[in-house]
Amino acid sequence: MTETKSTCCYCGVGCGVIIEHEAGHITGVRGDPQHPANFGRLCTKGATLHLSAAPETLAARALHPELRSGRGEARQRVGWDTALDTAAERFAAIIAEHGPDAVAVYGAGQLLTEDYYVFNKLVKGLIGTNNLDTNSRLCMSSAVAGYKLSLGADAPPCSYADIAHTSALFITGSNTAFAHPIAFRRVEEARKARPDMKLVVIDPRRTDTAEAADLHLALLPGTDIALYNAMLHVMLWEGWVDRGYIEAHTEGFDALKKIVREYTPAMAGSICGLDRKAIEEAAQIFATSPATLSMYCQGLNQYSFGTHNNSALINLHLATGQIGRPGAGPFSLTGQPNAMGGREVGGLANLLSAHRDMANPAHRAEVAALWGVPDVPATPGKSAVELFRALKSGEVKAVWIACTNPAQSLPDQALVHEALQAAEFVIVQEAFGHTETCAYADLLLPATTWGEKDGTVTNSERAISRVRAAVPAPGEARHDWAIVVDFARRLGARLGEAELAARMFPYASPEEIWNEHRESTRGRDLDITGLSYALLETAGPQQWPFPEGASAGKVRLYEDGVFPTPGGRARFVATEHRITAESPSARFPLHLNSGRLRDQWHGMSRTGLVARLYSHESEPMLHMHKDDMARRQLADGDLVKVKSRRGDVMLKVLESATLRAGQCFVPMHWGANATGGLGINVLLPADFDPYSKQPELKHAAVQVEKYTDGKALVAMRRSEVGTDGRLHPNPLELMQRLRHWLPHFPYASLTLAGRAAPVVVLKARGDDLAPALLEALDRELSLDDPTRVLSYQDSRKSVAKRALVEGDSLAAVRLAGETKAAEWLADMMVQGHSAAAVRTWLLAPLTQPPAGQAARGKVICNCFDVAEDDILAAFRGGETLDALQTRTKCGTNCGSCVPELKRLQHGVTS
Ligand SMILES: Nc1nc2c(c(=O)[nH]1)N[C@H]1C(S)=C(S)[C@@H](COP(=O)(O)OP(=O)(O)OC[C@H]3O[C@@H](n4cnc5c(=O)[nH]c(N)nc54)[C@H](O)[C@@H]3O)O[C@H]1N2
Ligand SMILES: Nc1nc2c(c(=O)[nH]1)N[C@H]1C(S)=C(S)[C@@H](COP(=O)(O)OP(=O)(O)OC[C@H]3O[C@@H](n4cnc5c(=O)[nH]c(N)nc54)[C@H](O)[C@@H]3O)O[C@H]1N2
Ligand code: SF4
Ligand SMILES: [Mo]
Repeated sequence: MTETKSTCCYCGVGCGVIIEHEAGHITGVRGDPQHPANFGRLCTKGATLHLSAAPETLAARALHPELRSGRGEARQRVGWDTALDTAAERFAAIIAEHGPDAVAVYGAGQLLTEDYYVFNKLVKGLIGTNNLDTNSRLCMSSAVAGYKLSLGADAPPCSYADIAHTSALFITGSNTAFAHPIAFRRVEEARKARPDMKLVVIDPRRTDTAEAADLHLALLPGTDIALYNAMLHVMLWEGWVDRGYIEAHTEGFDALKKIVREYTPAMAGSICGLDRKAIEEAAQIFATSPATLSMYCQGLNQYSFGTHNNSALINLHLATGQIGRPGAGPFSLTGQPNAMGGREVGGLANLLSAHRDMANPAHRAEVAALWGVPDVPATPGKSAVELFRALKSGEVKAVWIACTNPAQSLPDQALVHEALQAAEFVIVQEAFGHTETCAYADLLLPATTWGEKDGTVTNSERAISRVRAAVPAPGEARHDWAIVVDFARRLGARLGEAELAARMFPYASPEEIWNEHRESTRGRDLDITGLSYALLETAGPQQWPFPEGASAGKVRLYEDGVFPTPGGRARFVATEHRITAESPSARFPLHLNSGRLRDQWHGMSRTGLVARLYSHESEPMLHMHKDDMARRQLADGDLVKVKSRRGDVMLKVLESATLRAGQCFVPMHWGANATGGLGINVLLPADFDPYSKQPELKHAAVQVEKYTDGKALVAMRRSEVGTDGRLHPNPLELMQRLRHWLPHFPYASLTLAGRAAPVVVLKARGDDLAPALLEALDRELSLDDPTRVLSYQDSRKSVAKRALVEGDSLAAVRLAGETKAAEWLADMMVQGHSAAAVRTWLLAPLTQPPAGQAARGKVICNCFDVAEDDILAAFRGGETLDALQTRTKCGTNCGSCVPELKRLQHGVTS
């Protein structure tokens, strides 16, 4: 076995991993004990990375270039030369006819810095348009705009180490326990070490993060500015602001002071739906603690006033001098593994390399000189939402989408699907071939991914880490940067700039690209001229800035109180409460909030391949308050139609004590490929913040109605590990085939269950389960051979059951009409119970599971497979958490479930 050090490809915590591999296959993964982001730990997602690269996952990979010869035709496999020549020809033709602004690239914060750098240079340097935007627009652009507005540069001033130094931690708009689990482990540790440290959580939901807090402010969605202004009001009234700091290091305080005079705790309390006293208490903790740190994420960024959400919070740090000291400062948590690197190379439609400003002619000239081109364009390009609107209108004709899945993740999916349909030429550069966006690709370019790639990423705390390849590329997949470089030379030739393109894109390795990027940072706030691949190799990850001659990076910025603004002073921003793009109305009476689950990553192209990552939450459920459910006569598991002004989606409903009445929540992960319809994001509006252009993904007004039409259907197939060590049938191949069925049903959910022997589960509800449809489905599941299949049919009651027994175990089941026993049967299949145990049930007109038998409920501890029902039973029986952990080991490995274990214990004992 060989080991290769790399970085986790999921969240912005940026944990170091050690990849174990043998004969070109990844066999295991563990945390890198030397990596400063995680010191050896991994969360549920990181710890299962090797499973996402298991042999059967090849079935889900894009392995060869594929080209569609004409509209409506199926794509055919082609060689790389044909693929890239066609791409270059189409781009060149469109540029010649309509100008460079008629083409665009849409990338992602999951590309490596080197990939990002060449995409940016291609678009802004060679093609000559600023139409290069990325999914960071949906993610961090309000944080970027907020930092620049308030502090002068897009630089998070803090480090993870500050968590251990702070005496008051404010977590706002972030479910750190789910979304940045290893950072949350540090919070737990810090509180254990210093029990007097205060944790204040600001979130409309009582998340596991909020459950851990000393003070939870469950504000109404979109009311953060009113809250922070009121906190400042209290600080002024009580004399808690730091006049010395304000005088010496800031400007603009008077204008803000005038505004916050109006924001009394009582007035803000009514906007935010909070008790006046809670606001005062929060203000006191923030202002009077020796060191206050705030960590924040999408609950602030994803609003149509996201930039001011950020600045209103930073105002508090400036007013109290809680910045530039150990344990103090505004710390924006980055979402993706390299959202930071993307920002560093200027990878957005309004940014230029190394934090330069597009509007600044001197900055443009510097970039042009670095790249050896006469100039770079001055007008900002199209931001994400604007780009898709322009594709729909025909203003932009061709788009190259790389490392992101906009047909799942952008708001207003109806618009996105129309835009991709309307586009003249769509290139999709993907590692996995089954995403919603791949369906629209005229040209599909297979990319390498985690475990195969080489380069660098920057995490939330400005630390640059190496990403290393452990295994070779599968099929004909190529590295993202290499595809861009090859394309750029071919495009250059067609634009009559062959020589220029060859000069601009001479790279033979990611290191050469990185060295050029490094040079672009010379003298800038993020100067990394003192770093090299060799140093990262020998000394491990390093934080920026790290200029030539330095011996270490900076742990903390602005310690001297000097800010990168023209006058060196930080700026107070006059922030006012604004209302969300949509307000609830009689027709759409509920607030809809959306966000992350613990074990899934975005559109699930990778986490969705790993059966055990569905065991915490197996399908997208609409989380709702019990009063709102009662009003609609809803019970857990009922099907509802959730409708906004843009479209609707059918989901199961789940009562949740985490929400206040009038609000509901839906996980963001499920797109058209895993549910019926266009997925969750058909509901969300495309309205965006005027400064950051980040869309309001945290809020829509919706109506919820019970849905009882049609007939229920459940189809399941178990895979076994064969003598060759492979799964038979390959569950991921089966999932691919079953995906084609989803559009037949108004409600559908396609998931995996189990662990070593996974079960593919399709649940659906159809208006008409026609015999022909059932027959075809039975063929997919090997339920069509009457000699091997157990079958019960009762047409009067419209109950139909079918099961396949292989050896002694239940290998496949299909229920139509009545499906109440589905969970129980799925459990029987997952546990590998003998088929004899269900034979009587199958062959009788029974619909409910046998008395006393039920499914064991969601799995809380993923590492040791411990389910909720067993945990609750233990607590009810008086077992302590320690005893439970000794007995079952739950929560003792990655720790991701510890917050939930504590909440369950609290629920039973209080
Ligand atoms: N497991 C998992 N982890 C991830 C990801 C993933 O897909 N899965 N994705 C990564 C990425 S790219 C990102 S950007 C991060 C996102 O990380 P987070 O932002 O922490 O995650 P979310 O669940 O999107 O939203 C955070 C919280 O904002 C709250 N919120 C909603 N409205 C408001 C409001 O008006 N005010 C306040 N104060 N809070 C509000 C929501 O209730 C939610 O609990 O996660 C990263 N980590
Ligand atoms: N409702 C709602 N919607 C949201 C959000 C929300 O909170 N609520 N959050 C938003 C946020 S913060 C984000 S960041 C976005 C994320 O949205 P997306 O960017 O669409 O999310 P992913 O599914 O991670 O897409 C990354 C794609 O890149 C592919 N890929 C992986 N590795 C590689 C590689 O090395 N090279 C290439 N070429 N491809 C690769 C993956 O298979 C995957 O399909 O979603 C946004 N959408
Ligand atoms: S916290 Fe989890 S998902 Fe994030 S980098 Fe670490 S292991 Fe990966
Ligand atoms: Mo994100």
